[in-house]
Amino acid sequence: MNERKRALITGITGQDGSYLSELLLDKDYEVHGIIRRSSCFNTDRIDHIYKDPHNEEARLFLHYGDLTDGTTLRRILEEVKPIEIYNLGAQSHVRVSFDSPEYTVDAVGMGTLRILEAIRDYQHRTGIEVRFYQAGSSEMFGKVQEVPQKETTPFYPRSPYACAKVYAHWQTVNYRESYDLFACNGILFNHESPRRGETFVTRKITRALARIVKGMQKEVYLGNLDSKRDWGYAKDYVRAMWLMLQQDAPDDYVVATNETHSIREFLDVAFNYVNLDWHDYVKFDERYLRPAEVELLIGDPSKAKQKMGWEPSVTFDQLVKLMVDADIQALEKSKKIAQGFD
Ligand code: NAP
Ligand code: F7E
Repeated sequence: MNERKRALITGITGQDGSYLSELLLDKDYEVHGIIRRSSCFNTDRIDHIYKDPHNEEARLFLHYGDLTDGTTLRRILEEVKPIEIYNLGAQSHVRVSFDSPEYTVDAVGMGTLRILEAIRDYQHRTGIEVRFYQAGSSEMFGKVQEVPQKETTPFYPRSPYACAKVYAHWQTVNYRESYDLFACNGILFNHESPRRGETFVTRKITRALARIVKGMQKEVYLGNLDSKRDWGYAKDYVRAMWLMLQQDAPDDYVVATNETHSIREFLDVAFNYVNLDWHDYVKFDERYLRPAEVELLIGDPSKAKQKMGWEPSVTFDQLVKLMVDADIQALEKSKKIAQGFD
């Protein structure tokens, strides 16, 4: 009988980590994830797929660790013996990276190097191939040098976060070329979902809108409404991560929709959907501005389509509406629970 494939995911408790875990479990993998110790439970996004490890059917296992702690990363790699590693862990908020640059760069940049070094030694010693996925970002294009952006477009990062991702990108390329690692960079453009962190602009808007609809909130404060992003659906994007590690040779891929929309357009679709006018609710607060802004992102995913058959399945309109629906439903559910109806 074939042994079950084992994957290790950093950032398993995040938006992408949770969808990727679901996808890998569906494909009959054994999934291991690295989580950070926290004073409160931080596994909300994966609780529904977690089974007690004493249960014979358990196929999802969690290990305490941190991207800033190389010794533990090595130990986990030795224990788990994965054939695929997905490096999704990050301080992933661009605005926060300006407040906390050293930590962001340590986790995002050095964290990637720590894993690459651990894989290099493990592979050299055991002769077992470990395929590596690095979660690169469209933020690396920053002040864009070409429209739309593709794999060959030069990077021009505009934040500590983006600078760290560029470092991680080139280290991944460097380890592929120097040590023959099967290491891939996904250059993923913004992708959202009902599981998106509450302080990213899309989720901040849909969550506030749900509360406005339910009469629980009167206004929402935002920053720059003019920047444009290429927004896709997170579930589609984790499929691209997996596909990259199933190819014959490692490579780098842009994953995007090839459409761009401003924050204003996102507001238009979201508020129109519930017959409200966002101008009546959205207020400006300069604290949400960034010292340097990324004005326009739009990605060309032709290579991903041509080589891996990857395509997005959810349009911008569908994405906004599914996020609004999910936040309204979540509020209704929590209200019912509070009233004891559920
Ligand atoms: P996310 O929701 O912010 O999740 C980040 C994950 O990283 C969480 O599990 C978090 O743990 C973990 N983490 C943070 N600091 C860590 C550390 N020091 N050591 C270990 N784990 C740490 O991010 P996401 O949206 O799922 O994105 C996944 C990856 O793709 C990230 O690397 C992000 O930078 C990158 N990316 C995202 C997008 C996007 O649009 N979503 C686009 C391009 C690239 P806690 O739950 O404990 O905080
Ligand atoms: O900002 C503007 C803000 O924080 C989008 C991360 O996943 O995608 C994400 O980074 C835009 C920016 O995402 C608010 O100035 C206005 O122009 O939702 P965001 P991001 O910075 O694009 C990339 C690909 C990643 O890799 C990152 O990890 O929206 N904006 N008002 C605001 N943004 C926030 N957060 N909050 C506001 O109130």
